[in-house]
This record gives sequence, C-alpha cells and structure tokens, in this order.
Amino acid sequence: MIRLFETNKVRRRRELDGSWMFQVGEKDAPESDGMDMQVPGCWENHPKLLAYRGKGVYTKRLELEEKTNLRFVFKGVGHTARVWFDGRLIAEHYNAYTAFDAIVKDVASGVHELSIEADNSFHEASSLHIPNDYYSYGGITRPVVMEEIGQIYIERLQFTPRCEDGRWHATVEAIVHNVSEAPIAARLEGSLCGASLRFASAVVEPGKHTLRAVQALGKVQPWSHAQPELYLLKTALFLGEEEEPADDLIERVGFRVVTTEGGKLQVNGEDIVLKGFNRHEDHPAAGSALPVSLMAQDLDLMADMGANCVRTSHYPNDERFLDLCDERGLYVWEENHARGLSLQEMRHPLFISQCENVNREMVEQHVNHPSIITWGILNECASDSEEGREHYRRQLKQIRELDGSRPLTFASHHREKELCFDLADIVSVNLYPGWYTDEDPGELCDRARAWADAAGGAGKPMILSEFGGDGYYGYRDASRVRGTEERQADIIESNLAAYLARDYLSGMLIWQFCDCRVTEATGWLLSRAGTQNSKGIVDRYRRPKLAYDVVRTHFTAKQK
Ligand code: ADA
Repeated sequence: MIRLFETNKVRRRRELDGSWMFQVGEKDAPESDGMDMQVPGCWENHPKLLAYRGKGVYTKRLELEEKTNLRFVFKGVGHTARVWFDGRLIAEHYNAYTAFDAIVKDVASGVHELSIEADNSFHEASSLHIPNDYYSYGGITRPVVMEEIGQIYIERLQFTPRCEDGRWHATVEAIVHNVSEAPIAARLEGSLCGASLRFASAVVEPGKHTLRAVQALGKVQPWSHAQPELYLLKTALFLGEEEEPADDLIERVGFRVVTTEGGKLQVNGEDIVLKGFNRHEDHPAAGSALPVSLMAQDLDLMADMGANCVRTSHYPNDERFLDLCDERGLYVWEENHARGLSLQEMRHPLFISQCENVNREMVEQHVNHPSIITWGILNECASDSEEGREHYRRQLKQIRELDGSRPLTFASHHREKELCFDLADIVSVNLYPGWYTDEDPGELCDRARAWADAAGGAGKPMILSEFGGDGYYGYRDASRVRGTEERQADIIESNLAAYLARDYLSGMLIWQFCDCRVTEATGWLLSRAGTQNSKGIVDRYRRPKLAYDVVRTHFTAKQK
C-alpha cells in the first residue's frame, strides 16, 4: 500500500511488495547466496545483516500479459539506488527519503527482470547520508509500484487552496507527461467538492507540461486539527475526442491556509501553538521501514499525550505517515535531509545539487498534504557564517518558488551567533537547558527571543524546536542523576512549564518522541550509550518512560 486511499481507478498498477531475491554485493558481483528479502523493509532486519553497511541487490521477475509502457515508482531506497530492467540501467537516485521513477517503453509481453542495487555505505558521493545521530538503514525501505501507462499520463497534481471573503478557491496544476515522440491532443477533466475543474484542452508536445485550473468552490469544510476534513481531487485524461479516459490520478486534499501574522502562527486565521515531538522513522522491529500499523501506533501515543504536531526530523517521511497525519489533524513540520553539517561538510562538491534534489522532490511529492504547515531546511548546519548563509538563502528561495503557500523555517542552535533568522518566516531554536547546559529554561527562552529579535527575527513567530535530555529506559534511581528516567522527567517538566507560560511562543517540540538507533562510530557518537539516542519519551519499543505522564499532564492542560 503506497497511500491510504485509492490513487487510480483507470491506470493499471501493481504494488511490488513481498518477497524479492536478495544478494549482498554489487549487481553482477554477488558476495552471498540468494536470500529472501521482504519489500518494503530494511536489510538490518535480516539476521545475517544486522549491522551490514554496503551494497545489496534485489531482483524480481515480472510477468506481463501484453505489450505496454511501464512506469516504476520507488518510494524510497536507502540510500543510493541503481535500477536495471532486463539488464539495462534505467534509473539512479541518491537519498533514502524521497521517491523517484523510471519509464521503460514498449515492453513486450512475457517475463522480465527488475533489479535494484541499494547502497547505504558512507561513500564519497554522499554529502547528506553521513555517520550521524540516527541510522542510515539499507534496502528498499519504502514501497515499489509498477504502473502501465500509455503514451501520455498524469504525473502529479499540485493543489493550492485560497480563501477570499469566506469563499474557498482551488488552483490545481496537473503535470502531464507525453512519453512519445509526437504531439498528442488531450483533454483533462477534474472534480473537487462536487465542482468540475476546467482545464483547457491542449496539444501536448513530447515531455512534461503543466495544465492549470482555477475554480471557486461552493460549500467546503476547512481542514483543522479539531476537524481534519479531507476531499478527493479527481482528474482524468482523455485522448482527442474519446469518451473513455486513458489515464487518471486521484489526490486527497484539505482546505487550510497558514499565515504568520503579529508574531504568531495561524491556521485559517486562528492562532495555534504547536505542542509535539521530533520523530525519527525508527523501530527495532522494522528499522526505518515502519508498517502503517506501527506508524499509527506512534500517532496514537502522541495523541494520548495531547500532542498536536510532529516534526519529521531530519528528512522527508514515508507518505503514508503524512496521510495518517492528514486524517488525524496532526500538524507537520516536514524537513529536508540534513543534520548538523559543518561548513566543511557543506563544501562537499555534491552538497548543493543533492540538497536541491531533495528539496524539489520533497515539495513536489508532498505538497498536497494539508497537515504539512511548514517546510524546514538544514537542521543545525552552518547558519552562523556568511558562506553557510548563502546555502540557506538559496534553499529557502528554491522552496518558496516551488510552493509559496507555506511559511518556511530552520532549526538553529547558534544562539546569538545565528545569521539567517531574517531569511525564514518562523524563528526556530534548539536549546537543551537542563541537559547540555544548566541554564534555567524560562530565562534562556527569553534570551533566545531577544537574540532572534536582534538578528532579523523580530515580529516572527518562534518555536522551541528541540529540547530534552537522555533517559535510559529502566534506569531509575532516587539520586535523579543525568540519564535516569527521573532526571529526564524533571528536565521535561521544567522545560514544558517554562515554554507553556510564554505567550510569544508558537510551538514546542520535544527531542524526541522515541529513542532511535544511531550510527556506530567513535568521536562524539560514543556519548550515545547503547548506540542509540536515548532522549525518547518512549523507548525504541515504544515503552513509556517516566516523562510520558509529565508530557501528558502539560500538553493536555487547558491553556489559560
Ligand atoms: C541536536 C540535533 C538532534 C539530536 C540532538 C541531541 O539538537 O538536532 O538531531 O542530535 O541534538 O540529542 O543532542
């Protein structure tokens, strides 16, 4: 299942979940016998590959009944992928956290072979997947789909809602792809909330083209945290004057606008305060490839604690998780992929292009989720230098051009040395009072607001984007020393009490929801006992620590 609703009724598609043949090593140079590997999944869940870092090849036989054009969609391969169809290279992609596709034309009926080489080594051409405070899992970690397409198909839809004098309008852009070598006369029809969408008929030249419809709508129930109303946006593509559609695409959307006025964050004009968690996609039973049932369990636990927001630290998430957030009215801060890169690391020759790709893919692939209320970039990178600032400026500009409907942010730990707050719409700070420092959380927060005001952030909403402390599950001790569950609960208590009392804050996101596996390495990563980051409010198996009830008490308390 790639989404939580049906995306096509016309286009024929087959999800390639299940058993694939897997071999350690490179394509054509296997280093192991064939073994059965489940897709989607991480190879770290296989008993022979628990800590394997390197290459592995997945192979599947596919049988086709008739000649067709095929489109394969790979929702996520960790983290460098090469794909072959009948021995011919058809796609290459870098980054585990965004999808990519490949088209093979005129495929004859009969049996064919699809091979995917995944590589999770920290190789030279990888600027974003590096040893870090989370784990870069290996394998086909998100679903794969095979679609049968004709000469032209609808590649994606981009929906933007707008409210004027209480009346909702929709702008829908449909990106259609003519894979043939000749122009094709086509017409696109669409519907949303009972209204027809009028796209102009077009002669579509070979390649990708955008068709646009702007429509005022009748009665629409807006999407909100309390009432997360969703609507299906249906489109169908017709060839010439034909009456039966040749292709279709269905998206699911919600009506809401996000604004930042008067130093606060608003959804549909109402001030909101984000209360929630940073979360890594990580589980001992599944690695980063959580099945929907475990994603839903995470969201159940967050709701139980009274949270209304999750930050997808530090990369774009599985789209089914975003679908669940849409359905449950959870606000999402979705983030591009980067954590704690120094200026030296940002000078990697591929850093700019790899960030540009992940930004474009993140926005194009996830733009229709009403739950995403802000895009974030470059967590704790070198935004304290002029050279680093240029990267922040360029990336924020790129994202604004792709989607001008959401405010943008980044999480900074540079305190008074931050140089980029003027570039973002929301000021976000990572501070760890009570853990990395012994400062008072309330006083530190006030100082952070003053630093932000002095550094170009005046008048912008502010979010405490990370705070917390380690608590080793089961380590309870009356001394309440650092690392005990008691001490973690104390830290969370004093932080939440301070932040909830500060009206100028538009959000607070605990680091972190669950403990997560981290890269095994020397240096600072040795401070991660058990090779995990233990600041979770629940452990890796989702067992609550003492801080769980503290969070619930604060997040569910009535706001004054
Ligand atoms: C940083 C970082 C997180 C995590 C955290 C910690 O703020 O953004 O990814 O590493 O610190 O636990 O120290």
